[in-house]
Amino acid sequence: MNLSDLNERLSIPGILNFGASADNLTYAEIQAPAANAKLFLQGAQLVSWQPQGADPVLYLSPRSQFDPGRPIRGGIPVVFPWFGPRAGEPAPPHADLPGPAHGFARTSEWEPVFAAVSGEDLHLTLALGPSNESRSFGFDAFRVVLSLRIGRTLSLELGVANDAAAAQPLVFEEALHTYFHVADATQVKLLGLSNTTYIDKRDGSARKLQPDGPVTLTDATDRVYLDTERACAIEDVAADRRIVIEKAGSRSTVVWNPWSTLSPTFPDMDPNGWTQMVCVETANVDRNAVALAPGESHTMSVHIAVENLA
Ligand code: TA6
Repeated sequence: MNLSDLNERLSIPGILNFGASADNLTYAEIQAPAANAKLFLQGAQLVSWQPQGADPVLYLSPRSQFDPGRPIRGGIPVVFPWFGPRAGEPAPPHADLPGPAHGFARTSEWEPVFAAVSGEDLHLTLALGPSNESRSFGFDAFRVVLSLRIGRTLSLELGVANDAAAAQPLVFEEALHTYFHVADATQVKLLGLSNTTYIDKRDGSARKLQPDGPVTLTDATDRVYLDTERACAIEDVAADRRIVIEKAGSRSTVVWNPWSTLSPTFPDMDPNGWTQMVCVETANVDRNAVALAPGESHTMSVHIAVENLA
């Protein structure tokens, strides 16, 4: 995308400016009145958000690559239209078809289509449509839109529309795969998931019931909580901070931390990076996958706020 055209069309002096990284990835640099943030057009991926007066809320691996076509490790990757590995993943709706883990949206170039300030917040919207790549994976006649409101709090809304003419349902999984920054993952308590069924991907995808009380992390954790529309909270005890995660249009919540066990298997994860992150992902996965008839659309949103723990 041509930087000068982009800046001419959408930049807002002193608030929103577009630039390019050394590896020629285009990004939006945001100094909203109430928060600073950075978003790459590849994947419409927010990689940092820092409300005024607060510490960074998102985790970005210091070893992340910023190469065109390679997923960025951290921030809020947009997962669409399938979750996890596509080939061989037993979960419906995808048969053994080729394709990158977590779908093609997060390594595709999204187009910024709207930017405006409202009060202390910046509103930014990006769009993604069919491509030769998406068609090679069997996805055509769809529209995806990510709308962000960036300020003292953060809201993201992922909209998907089925533009097919014939009786062609659009069946997809989706996630806002948020990497939250924490001071010490070994002390974190996750609230809002008690008495919820989850798929334990660290135990052969066994279905289990989360007992009463907070979820704590004691080893590599990879869980897809199903049929839950509840808000969650991360109590970051070591930072005396609570991150509140409210959602709408989402029936799955994914919790992931690679721990010291799996971190070495991710070349773009710092060996000790796991201690400073936890993914709590707003999603529709597995039996919560979304099916749209032609002409239908669906939105999933997340609203994130930080507060003192006391
Ligand atoms: O959301 C959890 C998960 O599906 C884990 O299984 C792990 O693969 C993680 O996502 C990271 O996936 P990525 O493709 O970004 O390396």
